[in-house]
Formats: sequence, structure tokens, C-alpha cells
Amino acid sequence: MRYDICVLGLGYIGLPTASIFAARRKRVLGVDIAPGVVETINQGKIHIEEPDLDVLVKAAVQSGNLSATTAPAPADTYIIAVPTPFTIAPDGARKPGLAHVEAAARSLATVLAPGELIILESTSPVGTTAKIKEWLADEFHRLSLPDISGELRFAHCPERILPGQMLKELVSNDRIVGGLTPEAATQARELYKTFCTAEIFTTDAATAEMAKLAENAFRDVNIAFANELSIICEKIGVNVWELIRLANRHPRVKILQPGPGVGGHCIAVDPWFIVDAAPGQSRLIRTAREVNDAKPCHVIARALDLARASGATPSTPLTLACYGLAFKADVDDLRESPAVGIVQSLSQDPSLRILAVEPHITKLPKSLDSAKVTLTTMEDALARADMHILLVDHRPFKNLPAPAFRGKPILDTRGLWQAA
Ligand code: SAJ
Repeated sequence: MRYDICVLGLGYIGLPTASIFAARRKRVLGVDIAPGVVETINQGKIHIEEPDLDVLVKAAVQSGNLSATTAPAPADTYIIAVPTPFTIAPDGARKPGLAHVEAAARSLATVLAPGELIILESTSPVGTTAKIKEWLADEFHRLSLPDISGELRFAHCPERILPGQMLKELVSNDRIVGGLTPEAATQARELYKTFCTAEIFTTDAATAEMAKLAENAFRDVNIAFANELSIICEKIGVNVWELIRLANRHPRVKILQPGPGVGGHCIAVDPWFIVDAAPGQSRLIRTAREVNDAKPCHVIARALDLARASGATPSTPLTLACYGLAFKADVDDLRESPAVGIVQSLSQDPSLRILAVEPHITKLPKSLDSAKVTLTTMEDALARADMHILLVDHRPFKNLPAPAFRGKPILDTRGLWQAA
């Protein structure tokens, strides 16, 4: 069968995108290199947690418009939505990791035909869309196939959806579509109109690539400001939550919320692609990354100080309850989560026993699967712990009354329990 769309990568971006196209009656083939993921989706189930995605995927698979497999097949449009992490070079520099994009692009060589459109959705360094064309030309040459790279169309359409609100934002967020040629951008825009009810702006591929990086760097810099403020306020004895609430009453001030660090695979990654491209010109963006990356160490030091002050020693260990492991509120995603790193580091301390509360999981991640960390419920942690540390502002942790803590010390990195 010939597909309308072939989506490569069925993760947090690829799966919602493939499903929403299928819900709009496009014939969609989803491709993932993990056979387990393919099997799950073909059963109409999902391997990630996102509100309402289960219903959408089930309906898409049952309608026959969405199926999954491990290798691409001919389609009018190919959408690449694979991870773009960074790698750390021996000198410590963060380098964009484009191996998944390159592999996905090269895997298309045997199925492509002239006139087809290839869209890169993965957040990528400037120049990646153009590189896809080069990789394909190289692959055609390597496989002794006719080089049709000049007859294909290439565009970058960065995803901008927020985990936890993906299906809503997929439809209602404005989009930017950057083509290697104007025709490619127009063709991609027409396709996204299938489900996107907001405005779709066309530009060139490099501008679209940089726009996405700039958006996430903007957020990172603003979170770094909040995180730095929180440490300054701690030093000078000011309640940062009250300070931010009051400062934000200025009509042109909108300070974000401090936290235990910045997690996830977007905001903590993408600014490095800008730094890598222009190291001498991106001092602020680099410093923001460093400020945010240093925040978990600050939280660990404060937790240990509080534990010592509460009498924790190796012979008289205290039980510390850590609330939240996810990278942010109300999601199950533990990847690149500062909370996980903090809990792991605290669990190494011989004077602490750790209770971890994470309502979105049933099993601890491997990095915490030691005898010193126990996954438990909020009620159990509140009853048993000698100290409480809030790491993620999940809904169930909100509005806990002071008596719930039974006078035990608390460290609130999100301002849920201590906000003025
Ligand atoms: N955080 C704070 N304080 C805040 C806001 C966030 O500490 O005031 C922390 C969160 O707890 C989390 C991290 O920052 O650890 C990132 O969370 P987030 O909600 O800011 O962003 P993501 O990573 O879930 O999604 C971002 C979004 N980008 C922007 O808002 C500019 C989303 O629109 C993108 O689609 C997504 O990155 C992506 O895939 O690039």
C-alpha cells in the first residue's frame, strides 16, 4: 500500500503527530527501530504517558489509518521525529548528536521517488535540513542508486508542543515551516493545515531551525534568572516566592519559577546547539545553561546541611522523603530529570535512607534501584519520614496542610509548600 505519510520515530513527538494525521484520514505508516514499540502501537496501545494519547492511538489503529513497522515504505511525505541529544567531547564541549537523524534519513534512500517531501521535525542545529539532502545524495551514491536528491523537497517544521498538553498544542500552536526551497515550505504548510488550526508561517530552513533553538534558549535563560534569584534570596534571607509574586505585578515583568534544575531533553539540550555553532558569541546562553545545571548541586548541599542540622549521622540515619522524580510537573517522564540525579546523590549519603514518592511510576528507574531508595506512597512518606524535600510540583503534592509534615524539616524547591 502507498502511504500519505511515513513518520520515522514514534516517541513523544512522532506518535502524537502520526496519530493526529491518521485521525484526519491520512494513511500513516509509523516507523520505529524498537520492535517492542511497534508491537505495542499495532495493538492500539501506547508506550508513553500523555493525556488522551491512548484514546487517539487506539482509534487511529482501529480505523486502519495508522500502522507501525520497523522500516520505511513509500509515501508522499516522510516526517523525521527522532531524538537529537548532545554528546560530550573530550574537552567538555557539548556537540549535537545527529546520528539518529542521519540514520533515519539514509534509511529512506531505497524508498524515495522524485517530488516527495521530507520534513525534519526533530529540534536540530542550523544546517541539518540541508545535511539530510547531502546524506541522501551520499547514500544514493553508496547504494549505486540514481541520485534524485535534487528532485526531492526538504523542509524543517520544528515541533513546539509541551509535554502534558501535547494534543491540545499540536492543534492550536502556531507553527513555523522552513523549506530548503519555497516550494518545499508551501507543500509542508499545506500538509500541517490538515490538523493545525493556528497560523503556519513559512520561511527558509535555517531560520526555522534557529527559531526553535532560540525559543528553548529563551526559556532556559529565563529559568536561569529565576534559579539564580532563588540562590541570591536564600543568601540574603528573602522569600523568593513572595518576591517573584510581587515583582510579577509589574506590567512588564514575568519572572519564571525557580526549581531544582532544568530537565527534559529539550530546554537542557537545545541551547548547546547554539553555543556549539557560535561559542564566542553565546556567553549569556552558555552561562544560563551552567546556572541551571548547577542548581541540583545546590539543592543536594542544602538537603545535606538540613539533614546534619537535624541530627543525621551514619549511626543514626534519618529517613528523607523525596517528592517527585519526573523532569517536571504532572508527567511520567524521568529522562534527564534533575530530581532523579538529586535523589541518587542523596542516596549515597550513609546518614540518609530515602523514600521516593512518584505517583506516575510503579518501578524505580535503574539508577535508583538500590537498597537505599524505596518507592512509596505520599501517605506512607508523610507518616514515616524525618525530613521532606519537594522536587516536582505534581498536582497531588499541592495544598498539603502544614500538620501533614508533623513539624519535620522541609526543603521546598518548587514553592508549593513555602510560598508566601
Ligand atoms: N522549569 C522551571 N521553572 C519554570 C519552568 C520550567 O524550573 O518556570 C523547568 C521544568 O521543571 C523542567 C524544565 O524547566 O525541568 C523544562 O520544562 P518546560 O515546561 O519549560 O519545557 P519542556 O522541556 O517540557 O518543553 C519545552 C517547550 N519550549 C518552550 O516552552 C519554549 C515546548 O514548547 C517545546 O516543544 C519543548 O521544549 C521541545 O520539545 O523542544
